[in-house]
Amino acid sequence: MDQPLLIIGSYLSPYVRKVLLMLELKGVAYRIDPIVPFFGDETFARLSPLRQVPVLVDGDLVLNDSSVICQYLEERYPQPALYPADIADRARARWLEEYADSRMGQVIIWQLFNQKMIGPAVWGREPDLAVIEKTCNQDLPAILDYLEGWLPASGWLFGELSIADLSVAAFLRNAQFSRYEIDAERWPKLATFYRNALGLDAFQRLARFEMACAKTPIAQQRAALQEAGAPLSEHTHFRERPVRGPMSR
Ligand SMILES: N[C@@H](CCC(=O)N[C@@H](CS)C(=O)NCC(=O)O)C(=O)O
Repeated sequence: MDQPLLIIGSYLSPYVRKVLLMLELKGVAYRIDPIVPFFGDETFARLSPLRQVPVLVDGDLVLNDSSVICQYLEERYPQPALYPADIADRARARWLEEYADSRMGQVIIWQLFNQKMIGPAVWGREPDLAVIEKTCNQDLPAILDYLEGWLPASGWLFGELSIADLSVAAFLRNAQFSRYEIDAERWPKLATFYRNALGLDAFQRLARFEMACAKTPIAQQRAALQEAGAPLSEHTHFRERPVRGPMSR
């Protein structure tokens, strides 16, 4: 029997979440080694030259980068389709995925989640309050304005649920974990969109494991996830001491 796919990467990474949502929605079996990337061992470094998650291992195929992985999953498991059928909308959806990965990643992950959660938990670093203040008052509102402009009066970005919705929602989830709430009066369409995304069964199945990670110190997360019933891989690439990757700030 074929081995199920392996995903390496923490449930709290938005890039990993994007990939897991695709797998859940397509009903593809997988195993996960849910490591925080800074705690990856030497084998992880060989599988992921940038020391980043997610990594997908499918037999002898190893893929890096969430967008590359999602595209592969779409082609390997076409149903249900998660990229819009219309060519122009498909290109727009890829742009929003890229916008989420780059700008939302910079602001929500590096300036907010990293300051509030990763810095203190991994590097013993105090949050920089000036960075957090600018993020919450300027950078993040500009992103939410932009996204509000893309959303239709109701429903998903391009009619059917697509990679664009999954990407945007995956990053908004980390804003929520950083205790940033979308103001429904200022961004009504986005607030509703996010609520609907969170309500998807696929999102809810992951939420249980995300919560187990969020409330557990990194070294104990694997045990907590085991307890919560996560589909863990047999082997882990976890190492005890954190190390910065080439892209780390
Ligand atoms: N372009 C990559 C970015 C992945 C990424 O930045 N992942 C973060 C986790 S949220 C990471 O591994 N950070 C560790 C590092 O950059 O050293 C993708 O789409 O997969």
